[in-house]
Amino acid sequence: MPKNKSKKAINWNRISGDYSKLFWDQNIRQFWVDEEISLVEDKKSWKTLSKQEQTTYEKILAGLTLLDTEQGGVGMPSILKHVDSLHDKAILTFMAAMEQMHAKSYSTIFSTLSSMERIDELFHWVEENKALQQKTKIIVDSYENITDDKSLYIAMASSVLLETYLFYSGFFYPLYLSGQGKMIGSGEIINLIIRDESVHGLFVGILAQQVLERIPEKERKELTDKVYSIMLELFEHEKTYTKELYGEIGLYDEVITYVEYNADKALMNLGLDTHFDVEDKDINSIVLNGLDTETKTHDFFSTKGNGYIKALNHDDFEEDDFNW
Ligand code: MN3
Ligand code: MN3
Repeated sequence: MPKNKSKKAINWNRISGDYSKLFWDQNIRQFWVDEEISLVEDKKSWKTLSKQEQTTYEKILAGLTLLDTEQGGVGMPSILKHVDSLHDKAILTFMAAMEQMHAKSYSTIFSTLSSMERIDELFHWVEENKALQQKTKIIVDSYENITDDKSLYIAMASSVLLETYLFYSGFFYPLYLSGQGKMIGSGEIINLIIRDESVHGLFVGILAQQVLERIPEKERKELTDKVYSIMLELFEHEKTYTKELYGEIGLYDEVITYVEYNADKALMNLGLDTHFDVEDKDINSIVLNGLDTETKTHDFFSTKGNGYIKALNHDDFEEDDFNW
């Protein structure tokens, strides 16, 4: 950019993309605050869980806290810095604020369930857990190395992999418990977070596809191949992580199936072919039961399929699409 180029003010009366106002409105409509959700009942429910179940629950929340911390502090800010549209920047800024709300909401849950000493232990565990640190590093490295359209595409794709795929090894357990009527308040918070992440994944997926369109066609395959290889590298860490957290409570296989299912959704958000081909019916029905009806309709994004996003054709994208 030339040094003396005039700075432009954002003009909401001339919107750059036909989808920008829709995404802005939807994000605003979804705004929520962690402290609005009552966790009183969860305190009773917590005491009915075994020690091992409590440990799994605490660790998955601590792990999610790290991912949201990075997404709010590094991911969204890095991406928005490299996006041209002022409206898209505004939307990403709002999303970044919600990442901080997500990160904070886990602390709100912790403060209801655990002692301060235990909470400190969990935050220490986050720093020590290798699989968690490694998957986070892969994503954050891509955020910190944006120099051109190619690296911007990889950063955006990584963001979608984080939000539509990696979060779900953590989301599984609160959904699994709330699907059985346990830890309902916390489950409600997780549902609100999932509703946000589904919009974030869709939006950044669209931006990623726009960036890919700008790259010469013959160079695109190398980039999309790289997305699959990052996804698979992350999957190895995800398996280790899931084994550590869910192995002892016997849920490993079911969590992995759910993670595979969401990896496919992430690929779909990027307009790419699915890899694992897990179907809805393969998902533990208790987990689906834990998704509230409002959140369940986020499946609409995936069921619309590739063509919807792939073509970058947003003509059929209407306000009704967000009508949850
Ligand atoms: Mn988040
Ligand atoms: Mn997000």
